[in-house]
Amino acid sequence: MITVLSGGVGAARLLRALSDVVHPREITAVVNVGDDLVLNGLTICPDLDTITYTLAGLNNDELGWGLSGESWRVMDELEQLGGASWFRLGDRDLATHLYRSQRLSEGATKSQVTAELCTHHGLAIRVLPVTDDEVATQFDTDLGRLNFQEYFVRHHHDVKVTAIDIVGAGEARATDEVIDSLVSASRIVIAPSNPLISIDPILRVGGVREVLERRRDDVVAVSPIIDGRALKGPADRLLADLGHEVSCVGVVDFYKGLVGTWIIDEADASRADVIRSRGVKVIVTTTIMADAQNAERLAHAVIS
Ligand code: FO1
Repeated sequence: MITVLSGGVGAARLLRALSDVVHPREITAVVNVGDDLVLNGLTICPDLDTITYTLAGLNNDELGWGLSGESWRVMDELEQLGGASWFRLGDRDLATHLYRSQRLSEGATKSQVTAELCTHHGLAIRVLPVTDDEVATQFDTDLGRLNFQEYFVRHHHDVKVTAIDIVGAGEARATDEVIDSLVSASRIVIAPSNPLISIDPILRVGGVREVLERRRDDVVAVSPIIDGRALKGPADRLLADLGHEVSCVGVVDFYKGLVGTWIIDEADASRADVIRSRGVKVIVTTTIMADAQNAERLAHAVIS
C-alpha cells in the first residue's frame, strides 16, 4: 500500500503515473481541503476534484482544472446578473458541486461524497479528504487577509504574502481512514505539490504529522522546486516571501524530521550532497512529468 499526500495538479499527475506501475487499489491519496470554498451556495473542493477528474481522464488539460469539453452558459448568465463569476464553474463541473452540496446538506460527510464521486467515475485509487472538519487556508497580504481562492484566482497569486494561516487545522482531526492508510502504508509519498499551501494544510491536521515523524524512514518526497523555480503556481514566490531558501534544499528544510528519502531533479544534482548532509537519502532523476515516459521514471523512483 502506498499513501500519497496530495495537492492538485502535480499530485494528480504523480498518482496517474503511480497507477501505471502499481495496482491502483494499492494507492491511497490523502488530499488537501484548505482550498475548499463555499461560493454561490455550493461547496467546491478543487484539489479533490482535480485529482478525481485527472484519474478519470476527464481533467481539462488546457485550464489545468475543471472538466474537459466544458461550456460556460451558467457563468455567463451569472455574470450578467452581477453574481460571483470570478471563480469559473463550468456547466459540467457544476453538476459535481451541486451533487456534493446536496449530499452534505443531507448529512453526508466530505469523505462519503468523495467516495461516491470516485465510484461514479470508476476509480480504483482511494481518494480521501484529509479531514471532514473545516480547514481554510488564508493569507495575510498587502491587501489584507484573503481566503485561498481570493489570493489564488481573484488576485492571480500576484500579491505579497506576509503570513499563511491554516484556519481550523489545530482543532481538525484526520479521519480514521486517513490515519489507518498512513499507519499501514508500506510507503508514504509527499507529492511535488506546493509545500506551504497544499501539503502543510494536510500536515497540520491533527494526527498526520505525528505518524510521518514516526514513519520517517518510509516517507519519500518529491521536490516541487527545480533549479530554484516552481514549475507552476506560486511556491517559489511564497517560499521567498516567507523567508525560506528558494531551492530544493529549502523544501528539504521545510519538511525537516518528516522525510527519509528525497527525490530531486537532475537539474539539482549538485545539491544532492548538501541534502544528504541533512541525514536523508537522495535519488536524482527527472521529476518533470512532461510526458508519459518521464512520469513513469519518476513513479519507479518513488516505489524503488
Ligand atoms: N483556477 C483559476 O485560475 N480560475 C478559476 O476560475 C478556477 C475555477 C475553479 C473551479 C473549480 C475547481 O475545482 C478549480 C478551479 N480553479 C480555478 C483551480 C483552483 O483555483 C486552484 O488551481 C487550486 O485550488 C490550487 O490547487
